[in-house]
Amino acid sequence: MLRRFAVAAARRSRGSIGASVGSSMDHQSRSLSAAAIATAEVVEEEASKGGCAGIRKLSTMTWLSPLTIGNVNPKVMKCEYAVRGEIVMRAQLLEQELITKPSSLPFEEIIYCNIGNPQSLGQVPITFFREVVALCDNPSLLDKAETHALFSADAIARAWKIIDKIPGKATGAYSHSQGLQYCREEIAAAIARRDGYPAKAEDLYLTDGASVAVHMMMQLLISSEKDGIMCPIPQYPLYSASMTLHGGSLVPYYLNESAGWGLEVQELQQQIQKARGSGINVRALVVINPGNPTGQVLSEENQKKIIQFCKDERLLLLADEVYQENIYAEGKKFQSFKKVARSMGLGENDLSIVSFHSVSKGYYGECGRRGGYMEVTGVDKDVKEQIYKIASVNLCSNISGQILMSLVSNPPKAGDESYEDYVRERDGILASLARRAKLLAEGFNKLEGVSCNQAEGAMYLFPRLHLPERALKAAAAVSMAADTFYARRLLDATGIVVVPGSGFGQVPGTWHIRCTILPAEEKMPALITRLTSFHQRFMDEFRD
Ligand code: DCS
Repeated sequence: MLRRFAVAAARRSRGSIGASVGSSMDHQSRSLSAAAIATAEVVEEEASKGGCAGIRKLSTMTWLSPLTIGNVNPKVMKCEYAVRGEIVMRAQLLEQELITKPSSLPFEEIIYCNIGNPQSLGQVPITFFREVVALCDNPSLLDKAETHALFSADAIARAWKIIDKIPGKATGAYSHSQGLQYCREEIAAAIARRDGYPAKAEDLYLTDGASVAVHMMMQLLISSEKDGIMCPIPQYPLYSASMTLHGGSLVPYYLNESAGWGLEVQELQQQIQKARGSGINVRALVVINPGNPTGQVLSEENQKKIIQFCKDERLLLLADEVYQENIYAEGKKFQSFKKVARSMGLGENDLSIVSFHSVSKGYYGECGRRGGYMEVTGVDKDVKEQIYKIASVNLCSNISGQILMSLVSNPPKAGDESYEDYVRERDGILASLARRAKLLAEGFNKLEGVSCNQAEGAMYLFPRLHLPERALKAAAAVSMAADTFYARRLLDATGIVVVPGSGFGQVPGTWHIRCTILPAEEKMPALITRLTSFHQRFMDEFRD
């Protein structure tokens, strides 16, 4: 009875608020009248049709907002992004508790191993990049004598060059929607140097991080759930989230954990047939190389097979290459998909490739600067106009991100004043990442019931947990996935934040966690000790 009354009252309140728009009723009396009608009770009703469509929960608000949890776009409701999911939210609460009631917790700090955000864990930015960005943002410094004592000569020269090329000489102005011509030319020249094949500024779209570029491509490709995109499992959940938001179908293909997370073309063939058999129009294939969360670096032979598959099946190849500078394994080398395709004699008329890159990763780790790009090759001029249109709706990506992308593409060269410092900083970070990756994998592999592939590249380990039956039952009893249960226990006992494997997808019945290799090197031994003693206690508690 109360339920029905409250919903009816809420309907009336909506009408009265609507009617009051434009009247002399002030904000306060409007809220009061709404409050008088809509109760503070929590009212649950399944999403209804018509009239007050979509009201499901009126929550504890004292008026009925036109935007309720019952009428939020269902695609948004369905979308999940585990990298910042429930475990991380709990970690943030515990972090507050460490300030207010430190003695209540069995650890002194939260260690965020959930996200590939190197500078948040103490990684220091590359000096040259920051000098140039600072000078571009405050060009009046360029005329001052003191600046020459504080900044390197090549940073000053580069900043002058950039400022001179920016229309209006202003970093506070919108740029061309694809990005500044100068930056795109620098990036295109770097791609050509890297690959030994030409690259064009007009094929580049500079974006606020690679994420935006991925969303743009999903927008372009997906018009209904009949449109399918092939995606690795495990995958970085940007892909599943973006497909869900745009209403498409994720066509999974599984990476082979026992073959070092290898990508097998036979699996691609089986999955595409299955999807087509159920009426899905498979349009594109996502490959993340080096892999996230899996860390594998594909061999050239493997890449060739993937390229041939895309050509044969007329699929757009979406090559996520944001970790191209994060390679740690001996003998492994990054090769871009475009380079491998060109080396096979495949040109613009044979294969469509979109390659994503970012300032967030590599040795620079400038995540907060939001710089990135996609290089679009092998698609028609008319399609590129549509991509340009989507880019232009956002006006442009931020200028510091664009400048940074041009800088990481064209760092100091031998003979430049900054060169030695730059090489020392770069190599120091990459060597330390390689050591941390190895140390942490060894740590995981020593744990009872845990197996962990080495990270050949990228920034993550994705160890498999073979959990005792009693732990699985305990997780089920509290309606949690077993890896979430483990990650939650780990957080509560140690302050270490990892992401449950279920957020990335995994073979059903297997359980994993994803842990970044980013905590500071000097903290690694203590972290591994904490992890080890937690794990032992967990296994002892649930041993069958
Ligand atoms: N592609 C991959 C494979 C990524 O791992 C990320 C970020 C992105 C694209 C998007 O990055 P930017 O938008 O910053 O360029 N990696 C997330 C992760 O797994 N941890 O941190 C962020």
